[in-house]
Amino acid sequence: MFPGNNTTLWVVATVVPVSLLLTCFLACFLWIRKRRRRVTSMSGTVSVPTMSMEMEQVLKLWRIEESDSEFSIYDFDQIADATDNFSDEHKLGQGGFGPVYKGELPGGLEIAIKRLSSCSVQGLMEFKNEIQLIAKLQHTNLVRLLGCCVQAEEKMLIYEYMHNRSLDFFIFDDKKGKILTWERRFRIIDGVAQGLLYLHKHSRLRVIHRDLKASNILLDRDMNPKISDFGMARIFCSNVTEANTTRVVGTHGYIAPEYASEGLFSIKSDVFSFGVLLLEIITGKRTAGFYQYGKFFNLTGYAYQLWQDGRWHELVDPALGDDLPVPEVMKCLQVALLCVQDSADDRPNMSEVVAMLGSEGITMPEPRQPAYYNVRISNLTVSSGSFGESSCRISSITLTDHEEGR
Ligand SMILES: *[C@@H]1O[C@H](CO)[C@@H](O)[C@H](O)[C@H]1NC(C)=O
Ligand SMILES: *[C@@H]1O[C@H](CO)[C@@H](O)[C@H](O)[C@H]1NC(C)=O
Ligand SMILES: *[C@@H]1O[C@H](CO)[C@@H](O)[C@H](O)[C@H]1NC(C)=O
Ligand SMILES: *[C@@H]1O[C@H](CO)[C@@H](O)[C@H](O)[C@H]1NC(C)=O
Ligand SMILES: *[C@@H]1O[C@H](CO)[C@@H](O)[C@H](O)[C@H]1NC(C)=O
Ligand SMILES: *[C@@H]1O[C@H](CO)[C@@H](O)[C@H](O)[C@H]1NC(C)=O
Ligand SMILES: CC(=O)N[C@H]1CO[C@H](CO)[C@@H](O)[C@@H]1O
Repeated sequence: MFPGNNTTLWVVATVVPVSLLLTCFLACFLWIRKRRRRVTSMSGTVSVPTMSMEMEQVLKLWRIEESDSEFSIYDFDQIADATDNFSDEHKLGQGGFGPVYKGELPGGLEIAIKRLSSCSVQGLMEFKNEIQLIAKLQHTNLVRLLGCCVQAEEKMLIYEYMHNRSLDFFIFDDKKGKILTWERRFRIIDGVAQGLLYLHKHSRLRVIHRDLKASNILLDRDMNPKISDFGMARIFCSNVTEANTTRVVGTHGYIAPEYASEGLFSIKSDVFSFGVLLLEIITGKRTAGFYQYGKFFNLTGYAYQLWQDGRWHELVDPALGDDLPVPEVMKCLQVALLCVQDSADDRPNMSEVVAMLGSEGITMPEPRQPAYYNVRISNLTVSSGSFGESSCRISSITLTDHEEGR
């Protein structure tokens, strides 16, 4: 269609606008880069008023994806309004990775906001991928992640709000312990087991919680248990699928021995934490309270000893009163002791735990020696709370050599 003498004209007509366009793009790119640098260099001193272009674009992208899911991206202003600008009155507490606030959205929806203080995840996209995966985990015994909020360096997770605090608030208190009757406690035990089984088995992600403890079991209006903070290890430690970590997260007293000493975690280390939690629910005693420097540390050993001696009833929380379904309490105790066995291979998995809790008159193996039974803990520095940079470090756990050891 183009005659020979018109070729030059055609080349000029196409190439010139194209190169002009390219130059324009390049200029834009350089300008954005410069602008972003300026923003980054400011962020150390002043809070950044505007988001970087990159973030704006990413957020735009998210919102498009978000439209067909229940996961929401919240505006910073929306969250600031909901919490009266993060006022102290709205602060629910301080977690291991930052403060937690209560807020109420204009529609009346009550939310809990976790403000992540130091998020070790490399990029925004990685953070987004992780939390979108975690948001897909839905079970009646897991706290629901509603969405997130990202503004400059700030990252927040938005959860449904739980009305009745956490389990530790009740079980370790003589008076409040009475509110949790055996019936309620058993429902809590069962619910936590179901939630954990879901994380281990039924969710395609196979999430290992790694910090299961009484303060991470939240209670809703009807005192149903909901596991919180699941998947935090995924957000904070990028390589969770790897079964060997140099960084131990967790809270002392709940950490399985193989995890504490070798950094090996598995679903069986969660089972261990579940066993400790179970012992706490039955006894009303904190595992941490049993621990003193230079002395043996063991709620596990104490429970095992009384069980062996046939004095298990001495273990039961006095706040529960005398009118108890003995077989059920004994069953729970036996399950707890099976879960805290020293050897991870001996411990049941959560499918087996749920099966044992759910059936009557089932024959269960006799528990073997629990972890920390003969273990002397000489120096253990663990920050309660636990993820992120301030994660715990266990300096030395030594087997006492005059005893048989494992
Ligand atoms: C929050 O702070 C902004 C400015 O810093 C102010 O305009 C707004 O009224 C505050 N909101 C509340 C609820 O205190
Ligand atoms: C528990 O072990 C049984 C076999 O003993 C297996 O069928 C089941 O899938 C395991 N459950 C989990 C949660 O790993
Ligand atoms: C749990 O929360 C609900 C709703 O706030 C309240 O009515 C109920 O009394 C609470 N239960 C306990 C045991 O505190
Ligand atoms: C995560 O683990 C995979 C495989 O184990 C490895 O190739 C990758 O480099 C690891 N990433 C980080 C950030 O450690
Ligand atoms: C775990 O990793 C450490 C160092 O990275 C290594 O020395 C150790 O042998 C590993 N353990 C297992 C069971 O893979
Ligand atoms: C534990 O170790 C830390 C530092 O390693 C030390 O400061 C502290 O005094 C030790 N505590 C005990 C009871 O040995
Ligand atoms: C209680 C304590 O400090 N250490 C004990 C751990 O458990 C067994 C059984 O109670 C005892 O023999 C240890 O002395």
